[in-house]
Amino acid sequence: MTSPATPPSSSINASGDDGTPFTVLVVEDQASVRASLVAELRRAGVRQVLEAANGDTALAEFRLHRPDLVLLDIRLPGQDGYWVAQQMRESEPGGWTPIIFLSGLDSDLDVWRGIEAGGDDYLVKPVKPIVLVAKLRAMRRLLDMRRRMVALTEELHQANQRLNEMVEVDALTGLVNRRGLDRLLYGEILAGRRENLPLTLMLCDIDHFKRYNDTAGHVQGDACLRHIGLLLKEVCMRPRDVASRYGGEEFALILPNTPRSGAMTFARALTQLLKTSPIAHPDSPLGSQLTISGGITTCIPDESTSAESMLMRADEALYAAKAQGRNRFFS
Ligand code: GH3
Ligand code: MG
Ligand code: MG
Ligand code: MG
Ligand code: MG
Repeated sequence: MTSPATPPSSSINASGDDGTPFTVLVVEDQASVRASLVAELRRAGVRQVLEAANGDTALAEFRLHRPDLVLLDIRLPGQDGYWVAQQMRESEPGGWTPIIFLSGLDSDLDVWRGIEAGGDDYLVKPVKPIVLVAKLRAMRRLLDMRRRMVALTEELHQANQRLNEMVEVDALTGLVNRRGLDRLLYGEILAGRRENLPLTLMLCDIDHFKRYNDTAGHVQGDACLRHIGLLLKEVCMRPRDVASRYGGEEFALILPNTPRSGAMTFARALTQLLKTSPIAHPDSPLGSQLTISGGITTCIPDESTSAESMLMRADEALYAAKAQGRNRFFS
């Protein structure tokens, strides 16, 4: 068996992972006892020691300096240590500062009350320096572990948020995907109802895209979809406008606070943009350039309005635009 390690003179890590000094608050009303505790802590390598001789000062120091650990006497002038511990716990919701009671009271019930009041450990005075340092080391270890856990939880939370965002992004175009569209459309229907404002949903579908793929190849087809995605982003100028990739070569646009006339202006702008930034489609029966067709639905949402009903109406309009010869928008 190996013998326990002999405590070195500087036994407590003087600073945390982030380099900040480990700070201990000593709450003790007897000046001589307090002085010897402070001296022992300094010998053990604690550079920052705060002192308090009563409960009120202890709480004020605790709130102001946020020490890493508290050594807490019980019998104090005014409020006792149990009360101080309770106040400290209440003033750090979600946080945790180790509290070690250090008292002359040595009954089992005192220990019980100390732990119930929020203490993490209970030592009876006088305490040997080696025991005090050992207990501080144990708490320090728990504190470091907890801090790592808190940091990890925060990282996890952020990763989760990024993941949640990714779940609603189309990998090819970077636009919102169908899942995101469904959620956002639902939200805008509710907002439209509240605000009593017209909401437009527009479905755009590339004309003869199968032919495009067949002649230009899938890689070029993908590039074309990305390009269309960029154009759509460009025409969506208002902060609440949403361009999404609804499926294959279909795109859905949510245009809040947009009446039918506004939607038609938007469609013309989109068609114009496609003309000024032409994409060659040599195999299109409609000419040598890529064109799109669109179905538009506009309404002031009420109780009967749903994402499904709006999508259905936009799809019907799109179908009509296709049937009437493509390269046009119907509403
Ligand atoms: P229409 O004018 O009636 O819309 O004809 P279309 O050929 O565009 O429509 P159809 O639904 O027959 O074909 C859609 C094509 O879109 C089929 C598929 O090859 C292509 N497509 C769908 N998703 C992707 C994709 O992610 N990448 C590429 N390159 N092509 C895609
Ligand atoms: Mg006392
Ligand atoms: Mg089709
Ligand atoms: Mg198509
Ligand atoms: Mg299609």
